Amino acid sequence: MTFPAPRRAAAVLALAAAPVAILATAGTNATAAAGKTVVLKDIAFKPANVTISRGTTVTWRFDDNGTNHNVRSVGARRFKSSGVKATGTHRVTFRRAGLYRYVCTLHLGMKGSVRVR
Ligand SMILES: [Cu+2]
Repeated sequence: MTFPAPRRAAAVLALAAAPVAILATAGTNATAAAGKTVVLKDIAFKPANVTISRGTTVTWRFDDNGTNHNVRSVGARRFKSSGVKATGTHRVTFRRAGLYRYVCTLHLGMKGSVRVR
């Protein structure tokens, strides 16, 4: 999607107000289109750091050839952590702005963050 320069600000505002509707038209399926996806693979979160707008859903997808991981919220701002698992997904919708940090408690150094604007 491209916009003429003068209309870019308006387009960004529209994206922030209705991320699901906008992304649904561009996404490959409804689930992935709802927000950002972080894949757990090679003992890492990919990408480790994401920035999203308020109201966006982050989906963590466990896809590391049978290796168990979890998503554990840490730090000042918290969100719902996942259980330990090797497959499947964990979804969280972020409604408040801030920096949310998380780790996998099974693997030292496996960490990430979600910045919500
Ligand atoms: Cu892990």
